[in-house]
Amino acid sequence: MAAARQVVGEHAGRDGFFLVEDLVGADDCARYAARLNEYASGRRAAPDGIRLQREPALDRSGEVRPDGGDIRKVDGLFHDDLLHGLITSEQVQHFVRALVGEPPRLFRATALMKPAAVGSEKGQHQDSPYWPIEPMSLWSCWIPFDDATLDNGCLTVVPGSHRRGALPHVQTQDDFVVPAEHYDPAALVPVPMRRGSALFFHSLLLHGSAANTSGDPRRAVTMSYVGPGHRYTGTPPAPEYPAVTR
Ligand SMILES: O=C(O)CCC(=O)C(=O)O
Repeated sequence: MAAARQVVGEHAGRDGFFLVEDLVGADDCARYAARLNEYASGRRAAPDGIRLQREPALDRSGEVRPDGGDIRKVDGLFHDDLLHGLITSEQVQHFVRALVGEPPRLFRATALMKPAAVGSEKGQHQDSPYWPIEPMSLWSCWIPFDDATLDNGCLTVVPGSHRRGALPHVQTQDDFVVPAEHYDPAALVPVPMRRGSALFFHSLLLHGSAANTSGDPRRAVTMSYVGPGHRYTGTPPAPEYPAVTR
């Protein structure tokens, strides 16, 4: 825990994010990506709690791509036995405990599939304004299972933007974004990452990702956690956020 506390102390408060390289091994990345493909393609029946979302533009046009190449999200990964292991793993929880306190609980675990050629942009946004949780200080751990590059839609972040509080968001056709007049586009920093590396980020960090213009998918999982100091502010009843301590 000492190392986590040091990283968190040095970078988390100032930047609102930090990178941990090679947190997950290549073999595990391949196994997780294969499991996501099984759901996206329909080769594996999704257990209760797992939901698929198609790329919105393809959904409107009615176009279906083979082998799950039109799936944007696989949500509810706590209910998958394999991904459950990653969500609750000590290598992730080691940092999460230092960020949100103990015991941490899972708010969401979702795969962003960014399929080849059609994976859509995710505009610049903060997560907390979407979420019925106070205070707005959750932390997420984002791990790509393919190398995340400028061509396939790696994350972009605005360092330190979490310190500005909640920014105005507007609804676009498929997205909920912060209009560019509320930040300096020159401050956007792309974060290319090797598969298996992890970006931990604050829920008020301004972040997004470009469309995937490459010929390969960019599959990633995002796992967001609350701590004992967070409370649900949405319509009752409050959901039970699952414990992640083993
Ligand atoms: O994976 C992406 O492209 C976007 C991820 C994101 O916005 C998130 O994890 O909150």
